[in-house]
Amino acid sequence: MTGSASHRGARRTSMPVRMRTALVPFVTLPLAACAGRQSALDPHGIQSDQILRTLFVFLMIAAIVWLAVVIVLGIGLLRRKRAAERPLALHLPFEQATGRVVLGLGLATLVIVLGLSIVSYAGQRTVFAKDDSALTLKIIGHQWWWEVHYEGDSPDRSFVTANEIRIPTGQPVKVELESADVIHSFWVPSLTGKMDLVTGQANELQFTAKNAGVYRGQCAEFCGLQHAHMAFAVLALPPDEFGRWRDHENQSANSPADQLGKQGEQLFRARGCALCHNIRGTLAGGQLGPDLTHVGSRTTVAAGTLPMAPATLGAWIADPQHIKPGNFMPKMPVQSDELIAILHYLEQLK
Ligand code: HEC
Ligand SMILES: [Cu+2]
Repeated sequence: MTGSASHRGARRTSMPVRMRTALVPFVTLPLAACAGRQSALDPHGIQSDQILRTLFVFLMIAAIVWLAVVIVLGIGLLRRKRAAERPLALHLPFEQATGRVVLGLGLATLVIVLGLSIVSYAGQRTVFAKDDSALTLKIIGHQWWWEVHYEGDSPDRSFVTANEIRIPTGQPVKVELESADVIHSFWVPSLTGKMDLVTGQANELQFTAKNAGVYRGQCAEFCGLQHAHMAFAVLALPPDEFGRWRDHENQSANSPADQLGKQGEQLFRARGCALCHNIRGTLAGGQLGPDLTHVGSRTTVAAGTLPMAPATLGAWIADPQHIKPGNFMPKMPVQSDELIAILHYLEQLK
């Protein structure tokens, strides 16, 4: 007896818990979508701010129109009259009143559409503004990673990196977009809207980060097998910090500090890595894959697929096809002790 009673008691308390658990996604999902390092609803750039404002105006006006239609429909349904005896008879005053209502609503539609066009056009002036003093980057999309060129005032101030861009806050940044293969799309929702990367066509996008922070960008145009793993990090830094990073990034790679690192540098060439990867200041000059000159200071591995850490970098080199099946870095024949040396070398490339 007591056993079944307590059993029933337990059942009774577990029901609301289960219900609450079921409700959790509904309550938290909208919140999750509103903030974070990749959200158009949590803007940190002048352009994304403007896009959100435009969206808000459209949403409000559409909501008001929808509400008005539903209310009028409701009134119509509730105050339905019985069919007239002679439905085709003309009631002139009623017809005139109806004509005025239709004309009024027609004009209201015109005003709303024109008004929204003006709001949208005014917004575009911010979103597509061009500024000649902008910091210029050239970004080339590859299946499935990003090649990034910083264009300095002179060739010795220009360098190449990959899968991560660092930018100063408060200064317009212009990205010139191109593709090496198929169509990709550059999208950092926290900072601005999308722009396609197309072979043989130079597209341009300009944005200004208002707040320092790390934002996530991703390819927004299906571009093949590993499209979902074609992301990148945007680090918006205070201008002086950005200046220091840029000066450092402009330099050639660090020489290996110890014996294991030196061995790693040799193996990087001996095992074929150098055929595809460039490491500035060394004999490695490949152009097929991402530049690795300062790979150790990046925040992610393989275009945002994994966070940068010795374990993830090692796992990538050991078997890139396991982490990103179909990507264009083959599994290389490296022994485990060789892998340790190569990893040790790459980690020092800060
Ligand atoms: C056939 C060309 C090729 C060879 C050989 C090659 N790689 Fe790669 N590597 C690539 C490509 C392409 C990518 C980008 C893959 C992706 O993210 O889709 C890449 C990515 C990487 C990355 C990640 C870079 C980043 O920014 O996240 C590292 C590290 C790397 N390779 C190291 C090596 C090492 C070490 C070797 C030698 C054992 C090697 N690669 C051999 C083509 C190559
Ligand atoms: Cu892509």
